[in-house]
Amino acid sequence: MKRVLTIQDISCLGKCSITVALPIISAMGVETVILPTAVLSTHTMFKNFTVKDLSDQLLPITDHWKSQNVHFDAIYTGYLGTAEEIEIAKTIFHEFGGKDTKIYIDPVMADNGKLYPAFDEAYAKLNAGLCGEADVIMPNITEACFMTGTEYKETYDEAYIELLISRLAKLGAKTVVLTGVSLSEGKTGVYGLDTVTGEKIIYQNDHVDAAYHGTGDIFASTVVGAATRGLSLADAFRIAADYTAETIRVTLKNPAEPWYGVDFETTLPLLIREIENA
Ligand code: PXL
Repeated sequence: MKRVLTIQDISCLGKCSITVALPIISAMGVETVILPTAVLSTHTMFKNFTVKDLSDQLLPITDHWKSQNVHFDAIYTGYLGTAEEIEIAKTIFHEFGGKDTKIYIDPVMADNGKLYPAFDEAYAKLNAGLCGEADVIMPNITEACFMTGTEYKETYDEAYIELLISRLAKLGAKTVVLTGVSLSEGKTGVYGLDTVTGEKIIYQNDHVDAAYHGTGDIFASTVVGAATRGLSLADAFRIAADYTAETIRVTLKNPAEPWYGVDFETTLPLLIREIENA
């Protein structure tokens, strides 16, 4: 069985980061090892959340794994809380990296033109440095702007997306994929480039008009699970986009109106079927 290490926080309530990465990647038939960077009562969109930083635990934990000769087929980082944790993630990449370990980075820190409350521009630049170490990065447009010093635009054309892609490619990752890219009215999806082969990864599906927390983590986890199973990145991104969109659609129909995350548990069987048939 393939094995993924994911490094991100545990938001105890809120369906994001590890509480979606672990069930989704595991359900895809890939062992999922977790390295929690912090424990929060909820994600940071709630008021008055509690945080316990676990930075001082990370290297002792990975040193123990090293002594057990553990191999990871992939390392996937999501929300990292501090500059120190970005440095620690880099150390872990160097300790466990190699040609048989793919590194996936979702540089979670911003959306809709704004950084999340915990972050500043200096943090964005450090995240840009971390992205240089990756095989695959998958920022949204806002994160790409902060990492490349590009003006954020709500309405844009394909030339703007191409500009962002070329600036992201200069950070050094092998494959750069922008998420949340709309190439025409009513559509949304991904726009990426394999900088080694020059191949583009473009996929658009119907935009579902709703914003829920944690959907970016569901998307990235699905990409990592599918690609680690051996699917091409183009297939992994297509499956992740479809799964995320379908999950939002199903969640919208839930009369309970969940307000802190989507019902990915309801749609997991669809994802498993899709993966088994791929
Ligand atoms: O879904 C991204 C995410 C993960 N973890 C924490 C967050 C967020 C987004 O705000 O606050 C703690």
